[in-house]
Amino acid sequence: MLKADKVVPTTCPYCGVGCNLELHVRDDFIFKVTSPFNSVVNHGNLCVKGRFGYDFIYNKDRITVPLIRKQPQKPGQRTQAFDRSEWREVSWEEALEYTADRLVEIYQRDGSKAMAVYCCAKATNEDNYLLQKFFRAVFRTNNVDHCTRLCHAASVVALQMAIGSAAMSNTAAEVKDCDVFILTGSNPTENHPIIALQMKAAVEKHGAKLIVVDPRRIEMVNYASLYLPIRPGSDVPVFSAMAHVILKENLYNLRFIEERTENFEAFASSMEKFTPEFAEQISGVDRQLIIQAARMYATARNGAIFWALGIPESTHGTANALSLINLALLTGHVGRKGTGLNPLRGQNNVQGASDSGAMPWHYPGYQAVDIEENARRWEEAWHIEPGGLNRQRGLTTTEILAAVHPGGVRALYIMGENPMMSEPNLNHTRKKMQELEFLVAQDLFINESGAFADVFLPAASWAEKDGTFTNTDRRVQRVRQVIYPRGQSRPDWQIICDLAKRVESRLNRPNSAYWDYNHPSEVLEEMGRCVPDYAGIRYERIEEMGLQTPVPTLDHPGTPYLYSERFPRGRAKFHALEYVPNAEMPDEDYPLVLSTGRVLEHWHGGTLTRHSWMDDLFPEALMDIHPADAARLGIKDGSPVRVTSRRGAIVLRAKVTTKTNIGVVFIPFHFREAAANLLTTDAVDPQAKIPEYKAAVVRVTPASEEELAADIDSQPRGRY
Ligand SMILES: Nc1nc2c(c(=O)[nH]1)N[C@H]1C(S)=C(S)[C@@H](COP(=O)(O)OP(=O)(O)OC[C@H]3O[C@@H](n4cnc5c(=O)[nH]c(N)nc54)[C@H](O)[C@@H]3O)O[C@H]1N2
Ligand SMILES: Nc1nc2c(c(=O)[nH]1)N[C@H]1C(S)=C(S)[C@@H](COP(=O)(O)OP(=O)(O)OC[C@H]3O[C@@H](n4cnc5c(=O)[nH]c(N)nc54)[C@H](O)[C@@H]3O)O[C@H]1N2
Ligand code: SF4
Ligand SMILES: [Mo]
Repeated sequence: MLKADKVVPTTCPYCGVGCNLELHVRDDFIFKVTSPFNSVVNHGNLCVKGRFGYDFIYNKDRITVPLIRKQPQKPGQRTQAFDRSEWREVSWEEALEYTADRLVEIYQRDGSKAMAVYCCAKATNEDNYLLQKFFRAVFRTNNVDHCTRLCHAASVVALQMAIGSAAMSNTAAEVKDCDVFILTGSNPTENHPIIALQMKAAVEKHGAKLIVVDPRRIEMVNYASLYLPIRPGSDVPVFSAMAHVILKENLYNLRFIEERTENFEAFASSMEKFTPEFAEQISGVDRQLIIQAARMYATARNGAIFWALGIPESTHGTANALSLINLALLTGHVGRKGTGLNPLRGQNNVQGASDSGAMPWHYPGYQAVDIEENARRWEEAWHIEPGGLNRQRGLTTTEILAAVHPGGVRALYIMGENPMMSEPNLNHTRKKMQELEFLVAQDLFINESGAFADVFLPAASWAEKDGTFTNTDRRVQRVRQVIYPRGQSRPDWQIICDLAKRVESRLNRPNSAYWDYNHPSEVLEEMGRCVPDYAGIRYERIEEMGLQTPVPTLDHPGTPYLYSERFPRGRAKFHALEYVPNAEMPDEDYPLVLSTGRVLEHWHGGTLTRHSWMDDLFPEALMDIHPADAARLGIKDGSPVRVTSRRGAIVLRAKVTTKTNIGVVFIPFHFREAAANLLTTDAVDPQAKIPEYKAAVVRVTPASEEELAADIDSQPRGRY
């Protein structure tokens, strides 16, 4: 057995569960990952990615030297460059001087509306706080967003409308204290595996009853007391019909409604039309199941709702999330241990990036940019003249790309995101990437988006820097430098500070907003001075175990569950709802609904997992299709199929399985050679601006092996 020089505790870089890891290091090389049995989040359990998926750090395709494109790129003619020969290795000095020159040139010519930035839910709180500070304080723009927009944006908007907050109300592990919990639009065995373990234990060891509402027969259905196999996009009718039953059968919590909520009458009358019969017609779910689910949830002592992307990633995602919030308010299943409204957040630090202000409508701490008092607070913190900060809401990720044209956004800075795999309707996204005047990529790899860049800034990975991540249940945990940054790569926070200083000196405001930090702990302290929820967090306090926000003071123990006394907006608000169909509904030409998402071994567009051992575990794109649909279309298990939507077509192999229900096919959006987002629609929810990733309509036809091979070659590919 290899003996470690040191064993360093840190936090998993993959999903929002935020498992505690121990990295075993010998000669500056990580050779093993374990987890302590007393770890607060995961009790020694890890999924395959946490335990084995870290080797991307050492992948030979990783970029560890700053690069500038050899051929200057022109708007409209920008090309993708994966190949080493198309880039020039440069010093940090040259890369940052060049980047500062180009950004300042565009800013001075076109002003703040020409500047935009994508922050990174994989990077630390400190990295994200500084990047949004750079664009807000220096370029005076709120065009700051990140992948939360493509993720839980509608859950966040709905929670803010109804409650005034935007996070999971309870701790995931409290699921064992539930009598009944609803799991909808969430496939935790693949996407939040350690929370799935806790859910299984809740059912098997603690006697909780589980209600699954999902258009796919996910593994958790095996643990469910009730399974409601809904048609994609029919959540509002189903959950509102549950409310209808609860109202009609007097199963609601009148005391809670009177003491803690408002707008009940308008809501209750809007529920009248949502009869179980109506919901059955729209959703395909037997009305008796809906009635049973309503009674089971309403009569629980402790009921909770867990949800993920099947709810928000919809053109009516905000309404979907409101239909869940209405149910919790109606029954009073919120504000106590073992209850709650729990959107399972996705990326390791999407909660933290949002808290740190990586969003276009809010400063850090969800302080609206268009409220004068907030702007003043940050002007003072960042030493900016009164009135200096931009008071206008910025553009969201999808709006930023749509605004790329002369007179609109000209320069885009991407820290650790990959819109060329993750945005919907990629043919449209590609055109917009080509139209940019200047693109910076700050990443570990040249991904499909970075390949369009003018300059590449090599970032250190999570194992090569210090910082904090905030997990899905609001726990702020330490990320520790375990090995030296590979090659010349540098931690994101250092790159940003170095660049911001160069830009400020060109604008004759040398170091005015302050960029001279010695350590990320100073950055978190700066943020905490203006963000009350983080005011009590110091690195010393989270050495052993993370703290759950809000942590308002230095002696505050953290907050496992929220709203015990009051809601942030005072009374929680019920919302009246209407049924709105998906942007696209099946028809003769496109008879099937395409649902997209993830599998256990993959991470999103594959930049990390395809540069890891994980790639060997699930190496080829597959489309799940129900045996009945497959038989009707003459498709055999493993045979190639062409999938066509109104926006594009891809060829991949079919997997015939009852995991998906009749009428629904499922494709992970992981493979560039069969990129599901060539098919998806860029129609968005009007309030949250989140795209409808879970319901594009498609036609599936048999294809040949030759077509499969040809299609693979026609996609942008290649690794650096
Ligand atoms: N292995 C792995 N884990 C991950 C990720 C990853 O890439 N790989 N990504 C992380 C991220 S960023 C996120 S946001 C989370 C996402 O976590 P999930 O949301 O669990 O992930 P998806 O695979 O998108 O699954 C969405 C679920 O919604 C269901 N669904 C689809 N349409 C509807 C509908 O109309 N109504 C309802 N009620 N349900 C519907 C799908 O069948 C599926 O079960 O996962 C995180 N964890
Ligand atoms: N069809 C379809 N599309 C979807 C979804 C869906 O369900 N269906 N889900 C959406 C959702 S929920 C999400 S969250 C998005 C995710 O979309 P993205 O955020 O675009 O995807 P990732 O692959 O997670 O990108 C992370 C990038 O960060 C880099 N990186 C990792 N660590 C660091 C670091 O410390 N510093 C820096 N600078 N870079 C780093 C990685 O190399 C990688 O390039 O996809 C969305 N797209
Ligand atoms: S469940 Fe999530 S946080 Fe835990 S090991 Fe797996 S990917 Fe990492
Ligand atoms: Mo996500």
